[in-house]
This record gives sequence, C-alpha cells and structure tokens, in this order.
Amino acid sequence: MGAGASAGASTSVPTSKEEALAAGFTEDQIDAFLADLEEYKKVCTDYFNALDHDHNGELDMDEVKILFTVSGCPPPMVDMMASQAMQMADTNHDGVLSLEEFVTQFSNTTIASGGSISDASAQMRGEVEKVLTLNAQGGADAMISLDHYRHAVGDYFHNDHGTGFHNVLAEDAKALLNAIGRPDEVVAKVDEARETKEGGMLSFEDFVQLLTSSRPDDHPEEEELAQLKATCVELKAMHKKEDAEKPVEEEIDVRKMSEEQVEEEGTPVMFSI
Ligand SMILES: [Ca+2]
Ligand SMILES: [Ca+2]
Repeated sequence: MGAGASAGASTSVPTSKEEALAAGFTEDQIDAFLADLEEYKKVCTDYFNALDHDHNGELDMDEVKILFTVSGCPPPMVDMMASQAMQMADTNHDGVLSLEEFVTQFSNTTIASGGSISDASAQMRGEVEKVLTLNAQGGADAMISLDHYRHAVGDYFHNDHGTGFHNVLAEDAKALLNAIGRPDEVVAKVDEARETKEGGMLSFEDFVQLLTSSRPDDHPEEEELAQLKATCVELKAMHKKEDAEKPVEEEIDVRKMSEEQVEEEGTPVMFSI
C-alpha cells in the first residue's frame, strides 16, 4: 500500500475499496493509495514506451533485455532475468509483452512488496530517463545488435547463452573470421587482443565486439547474421568430423597437457572431458 497505509497490508492485499475498509484503512488512505497507483501506472506506461524500441506497441525479448541492462543487471545474468520476467508477465503466452501485461506485472509486484508506491514511481522515472538517454545516443541499437551476434556465434563456442563467461580459442575465432571473409588485419587482431589480456585468452565478449565492429558497412546485419549462423554450423560439423576421424589415442587429454600446449591451445576449460 501507499505511504502511511502499508502497515497491516503485508500478508494479504485488499483488492477492492470494501476490502480495504474492512481491513481498517481509512477513506483518505485508500484515496491516497489509488492516486499513487494511478501515477505509478502512468510511469509504467512511459517506461513501456521508452523500452518499445521499434514502436510496435509490444515488448519483445530484445526490448525486455534493455530493461535489465539499463537497471544495472550484470551482463551474464541479463538473458536469464529477461526470460524469467517474460515468463512471469506474458500471461497470454504470445512471446511478447503488451502494455497491459507490463503494467499489471509491475503494479502487482510493487503492491505485493508492501513498499511505498510513490517511491517506486520516483525510482522508475529514473529508469525511464536512462532508457531515453540510451535511445537518444543510439546505444539501444548497438546493444541489441551485439546480443544478436552473441547468439549467432554462441553455440559455435559452446556458449549457448552468449553470456560472456567463457574465453574462446584463438584458433576457432580465427577460423570463423576467415570463413566469413574478414580481412587478414581483422583476423590478426585476435592475437593482438590476446597479447593485451592477462593469461593471453580472448573472452567471448571481446570476440563478439571484434566481430561486430569489423562488419563491412555494405553488408546488412541480417545477411551477416544468417551467414554467420550457417558458417558456425559448417565449422562445427567440420570439427566434429575431424574429431571422429582422429584415432582414439591421439585424443587430447587435457589432464596431460603440458604448459606449452596450454599456452598454444588455450586453457583446458574449453575442452570437454
Ligand atoms: Ca517492440
Ligand atoms: Ca503477451
């Protein structure tokens, strides 16, 4: 309930004026709560409109992820948090959030928390401003684009969620860049980037940055993503075939890898044992 009306509302929240009166709230408290709630729903609507990057009147997963990124969720957690939020709020299960689903979810969560609704409104206004600033600077486009690239190549690097937790093998990174026709100077950046990193490893996130920043201007993102996905499937199939043809005794046992091998081949964490 709103400020001054939260006491006693923590276990069961009245859903009508009659219930609130019966629970001991005064008319004034109830009116103040309803006014706060009305204001909160307006801010929710502004938030929804700011997040609706393509202005189609619904929030898809890309747009829900903007919410979590802007509100300070650590990058590796964004996918999971966005999926959970989508699952909870998408009550008609069409894979997107309508304005009504969005406002209902936020309002219910805030009311159930028992905290001040006017404080929640003020906090959300701050988030709205952050999203509007991100949009104005073109940051939302870049963020969505990076995410598409993470997912396009994630499986190739055994990183289904594109979470940025893992390092990639330089050899695999270079093979992919070569296969999609990046010039030699871009491919060479894999080793340059490794040299600047502690431990000499290239993180998945660094690789995705390199991939997106080196996309030729005349290659539309959609075409590039399609090409990337197809190339990843091909390369993966090729690796699988090579592995299958390898005599058993030549299989790499990471527990027996020498330090030089680790240096050359990457850390054992990338091999499945
Ligand atoms: Ca949208
Ligand atoms: Ca929905």
